[in-house]
Amino acid sequence: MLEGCTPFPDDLAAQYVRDGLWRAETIAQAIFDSARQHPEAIAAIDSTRTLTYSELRGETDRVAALLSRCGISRGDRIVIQLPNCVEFATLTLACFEVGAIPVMALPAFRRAELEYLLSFSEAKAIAIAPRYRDFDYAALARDLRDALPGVESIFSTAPADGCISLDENRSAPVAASAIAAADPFEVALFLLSGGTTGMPKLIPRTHADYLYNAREAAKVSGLSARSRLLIALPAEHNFPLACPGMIGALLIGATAVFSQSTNAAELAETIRRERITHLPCVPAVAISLLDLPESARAELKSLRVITVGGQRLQEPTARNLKRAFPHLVVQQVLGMAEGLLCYTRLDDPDEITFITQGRPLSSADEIRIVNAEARDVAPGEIGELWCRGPYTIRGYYRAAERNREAFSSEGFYRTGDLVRMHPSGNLVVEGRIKDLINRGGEKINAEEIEEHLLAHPGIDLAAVVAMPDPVLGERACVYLTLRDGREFTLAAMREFLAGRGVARFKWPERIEIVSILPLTNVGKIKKTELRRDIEQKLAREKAEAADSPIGRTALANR
Ligand code: OOB
Repeated sequence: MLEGCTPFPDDLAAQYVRDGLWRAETIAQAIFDSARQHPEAIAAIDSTRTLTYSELRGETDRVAALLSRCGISRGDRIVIQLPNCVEFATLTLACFEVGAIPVMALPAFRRAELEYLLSFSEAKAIAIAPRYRDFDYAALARDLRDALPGVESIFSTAPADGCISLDENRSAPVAASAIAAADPFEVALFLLSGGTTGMPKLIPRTHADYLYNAREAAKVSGLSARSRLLIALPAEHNFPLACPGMIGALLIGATAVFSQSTNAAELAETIRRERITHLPCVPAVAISLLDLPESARAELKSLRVITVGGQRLQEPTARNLKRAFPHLVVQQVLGMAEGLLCYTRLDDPDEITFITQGRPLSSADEIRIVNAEARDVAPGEIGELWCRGPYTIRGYYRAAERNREAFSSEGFYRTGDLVRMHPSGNLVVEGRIKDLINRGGEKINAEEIEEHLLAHPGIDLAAVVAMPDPVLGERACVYLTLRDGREFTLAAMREFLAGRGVARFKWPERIEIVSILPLTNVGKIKKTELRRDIEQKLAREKAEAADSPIGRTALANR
């Protein structure tokens, strides 16, 4: 396996192959098989075009040939930062075909994140859309290429200065002989971890394990060749990519529909127009669908399964979803880029689906729920979820120190999630012990933002904590102590973080300036106290606002 990765133990790997869980094929080979079976079926759709499976195959081969001509081959890394579009599918598959390793970055990332990802993964190239949501990605990519000697090429979805257009090469001849097939048991791609310390870690997923992941997820979501799955979350995330997502859909001849909007009215319109049957989404999107007017809701009749995950779905929201859309099945998924997926099953009774986050996807998954001493808790008690299995990684890429904390000596991944086993056998997420903010399913690593803020000359100490939010679940709030006589405002902080090239969704949305921060006797900031403090403040402010007529208007306008 690629240097810097932790392989599965040999005997287990052999067992997974013997049991048919892992097959000797790459993701590209498996999807090309599906393309041979359904050549005329629609594989991928975005707002500009539609590809049949045979067109998808043809375009993927042309992009693979282009990659080869540009000196990208087996084992080379490419940071992919594309909005949801058909080129995301063809480029990702082309990478799988030649054995190049996509590093899945988000369109929301800016200089700080990209610089880190490009250099840490030693990427040879980056793929972007030149302009998207008013941001000049081509200019940033050019700057990064000039600053980082290892980055040779910029691939773009449309012609742009200094970029190699994926589009221009649609008619270029295929140099199939130049393409050496990838190894099924090698790293296929790098996903990013939500992370708890420093910068996000890279998660190496192999062709064999990721294919198993996508196939089983497709089964448990009831996906068939007639299904049409909507990809509205950023496609680089594990959930829309392979749980079952784009890869799961393409494996069985279903259609993957890319949307660049998560706006409820626009989603409803796409669902109607494209007759979407499966919608993977985060709770915030599910909540926004509930706010649609009756006429727009009626347009969602084609929907069969709405799979909600990434963040805890509250029971009332689950019930309201079922009430608003009685014809569809609400499914919950507790997933993680590191591997383990728990799903409620489509035939679980509603009463179980509404209150649990599901059970492991595979009978070969092993889970433990443990206390602080790493002992199994009694059934029904809360503990940390540990997992191990055929599609859960054994270590992050080049992160020996972090791996010693994040994985037990027996190879269990310590998820940092607090769960309890429901009598049904499904898990219920009760909280977490990892230091991150879950903003509408998008993870913000507290330490990463604290490190940025500590670089500001006026800031002495910084502690980023989650504050509750009715729609996003959580937002980031930062407690600061300042150096003598300094002042610091939200506007100044935004400007500072923008200047450092930090993605906007990570910027704290509230500042609390304090004279001292509560510390434990070993000098760690007591974040539990800060979380309680901000919760109480928010509750007080809400109550006060509700009491005053002006406040009522302000709340109503939020
Ligand atoms: C998904 O993956 P990640 O890697 O962005 O985040 C994983 C973490 C989990 O450890 C947990 O803390 C949280 O996100 N989470 C949930 C949850 N699903 C994920 N917390 C409560 N309830 C849920 N249903 O988020 C992800 C990957 C694949 C499929 C779905 C989600």
